[in-house]
Amino acid sequence: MSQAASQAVVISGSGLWTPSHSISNEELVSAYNAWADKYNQTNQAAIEAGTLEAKPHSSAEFIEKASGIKSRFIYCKDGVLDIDRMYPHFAERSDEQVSQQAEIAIEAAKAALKAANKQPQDIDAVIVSCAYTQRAYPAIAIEVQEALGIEGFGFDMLVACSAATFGLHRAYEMVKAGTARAVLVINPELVSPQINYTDRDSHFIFGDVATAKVVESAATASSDHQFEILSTKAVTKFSNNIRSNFGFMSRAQDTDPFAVDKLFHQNGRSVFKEVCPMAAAHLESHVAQHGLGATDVRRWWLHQANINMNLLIAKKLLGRDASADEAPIVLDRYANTASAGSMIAFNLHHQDMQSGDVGVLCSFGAGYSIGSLVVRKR
Ligand code: CO8
Repeated sequence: MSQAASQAVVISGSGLWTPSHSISNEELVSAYNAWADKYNQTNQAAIEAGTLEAKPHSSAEFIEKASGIKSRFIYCKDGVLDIDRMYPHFAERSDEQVSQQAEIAIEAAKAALKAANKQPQDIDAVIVSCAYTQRAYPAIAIEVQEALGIEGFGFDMLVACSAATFGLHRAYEMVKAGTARAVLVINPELVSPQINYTDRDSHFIFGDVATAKVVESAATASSDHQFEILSTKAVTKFSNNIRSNFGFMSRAQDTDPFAVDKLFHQNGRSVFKEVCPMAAAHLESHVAQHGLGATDVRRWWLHQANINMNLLIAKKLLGRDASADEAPIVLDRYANTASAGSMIAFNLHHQDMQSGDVGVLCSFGAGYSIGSLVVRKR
């Protein structure tokens, strides 16, 4: 075995950027209901003739009960609550300016570098992994690399809900193989432009955020909180239950690039039913690879889509309810932040862990995709 392959690989620093704006369920529902009333009024004749369905009201009570979400952070509140617009308003930037997505990635990356005790010259690769990128090229990762003064290389990768865990998997493999000394994995989840705020079923689900991690060899790590990556495990299985058809083909297909099917849409109930057992079985077999049972795990940093999903998965694993300390919930304030949810949970809940404690980072969702890492505090 080469020297690099025999060395432990650690997560040595974690960063979080939280937008300064937030939207409560009440604010969101009030705007949606006003929009629905206006829609129903405008289309009264067609609705009465039975050729168009009336838009039903949304409810803050339903949202909290069905999802656990109370509010969400958002990069730009302007426009979302305007019933004549119902989507955020982002100013277009010139090619010479830093893009909005790179901007939030840089903030999270700086925080991760600080926590890891690292300088830009210590990093050999930047991975930007998230559900959407603002453009196809040049890669957001290369823009971040340039802004921070990092040598080496960077690339973007899209794996929807599992982008962050899959990005960490790639970083782990690079450091293990000795092709990079340290890798910055960043998840700038700027999802609000892709949400259909006029869809009652999904208008409440998502929020914006950016998270980042430094992955490096244990031999070079000097931070206060280091988590050795014991192993990674991933699975994907095709499903049409969560889709976005947004893409570069719209022009050639003569289709509306902003049509409803181009935005996030899902069959939430089916996702819930199909993904929970998949995720529980995946996690059980992953920790078993280390001779561990679920009760040996000190902390579960689970994907943050729905509180009832997390409660069910934790119950399947532990045979009882998990405490908030064992499986922290952040979706009440952050909502679903695509791939970043488990990374926020880690960021806010890792410093109290003791040397030798085992934790599991896990994502599950669109694709379907499930990704996990078993880590141990050094
Ligand atoms: N207010 C009031 N009533 C509502 C509302 C609302 N806002 N929405 C739905 N209802 C109604 C429904 O119409 C339904 O009425 P009826 O019984 O008359 O048909 C009733 O309430 C119950 O609806 P559901 O069965 O749909 O309710 P659920 O209990 O299943 O809850 C959830 C809905 C919360 C969506 C739930 O199913 C869920 O969370 N499922 C899992 C979803 C999930 O994990 N999805 C993965 C998301 S994808 C991802 O994480 C990353 C994708 C990439 C990022 C994209 C960013 C844009």
